[in-house]
Amino acid sequence: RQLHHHSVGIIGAPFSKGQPRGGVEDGPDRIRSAGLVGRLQAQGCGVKDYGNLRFDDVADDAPAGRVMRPRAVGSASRTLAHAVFTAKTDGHTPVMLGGDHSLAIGSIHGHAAAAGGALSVVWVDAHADINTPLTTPTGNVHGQAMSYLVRELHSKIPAIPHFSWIKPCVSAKDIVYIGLRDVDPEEHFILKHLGIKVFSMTEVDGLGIARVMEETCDYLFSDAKKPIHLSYDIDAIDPLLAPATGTPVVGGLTYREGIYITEQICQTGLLSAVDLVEVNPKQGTTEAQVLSTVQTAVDVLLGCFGRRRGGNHPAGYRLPEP
Ligand code: HAR
Ligand code: MN
Ligand code: MN
Ligand code: MN
Repeated sequence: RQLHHHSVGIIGAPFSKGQPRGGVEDGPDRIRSAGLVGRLQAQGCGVKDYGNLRFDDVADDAPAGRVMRPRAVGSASRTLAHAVFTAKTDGHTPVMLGGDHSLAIGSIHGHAAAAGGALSVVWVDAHADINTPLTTPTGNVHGQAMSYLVRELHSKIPAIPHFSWIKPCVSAKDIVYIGLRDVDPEEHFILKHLGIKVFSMTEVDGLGIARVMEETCDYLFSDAKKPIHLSYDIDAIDPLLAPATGTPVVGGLTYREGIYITEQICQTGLLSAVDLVEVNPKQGTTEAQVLSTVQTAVDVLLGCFGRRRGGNHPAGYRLPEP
């Protein structure tokens, strides 16, 4: 099997204020230190590393209703949206290295703006991250990101400082969730009410990951083929393998299931932007735990850009002549 020639635009987003734990801002540098750029190049990808974004400090950032640190979160995602838009416009497939999952607001928004038309979103996560500002049990925006983006929830979103730039840009029918196993009752209501396609861990157990991905692609392609935004929360993977994350949940995807998802999404030829979020080195209790989490994150990204476990070789490779 030959490699595709992807051009990857890496955007580091060292941002943690969509949740309360420090350390997730170190995710981008740890993922780079594990050799991401060199390994993508070794598998035939062009890579442009845009470096890490700098986010404005916000002095007075009182909660807006239940929503915590709204100004910092709103302005960080706005900065990221511009960076993703630029990377797309430059012709790259943006890879946003988080940081926490609130950043998906900016990443998906910027991607949608650059794509012009509709996007599909494949959200791989233990959590649905679709609480509205009025249903959130914690106030943490990483648990609310999707609610700001889904058209059908627009009327349920109150005004929040530094969020007014956000326009819903994804339709409920264009979303697929994979890996869910910690969903709040209000989120479950939203998912059912909007008829959103969900492959929770129950479906992964019942169908197997091959059928889950087959059904995911059938579902997304039953409509016009649209660019895919893959938003991959490392906590989708079982915490035995990926423990260095803020909200680990037992019973997650195996390494093989987690990688299979990326191989199949790559295979569609429609992957158009990726988020890899919630790697938090400070949540690892040993260096081995951190490395296991970071290496899994790198393998997820390699799978997105053509790595096949059965092996690869460059297009046009010729055996050496004796
Ligand atoms: N559902 C809970 C909330 O809304 C917990 C969310 C935890 N979020 C993440 N993101 N780690 O996937 O706060
Ligand atoms: Mn998440
Ligand atoms: Mn999660
Ligand atoms: Mn490909």
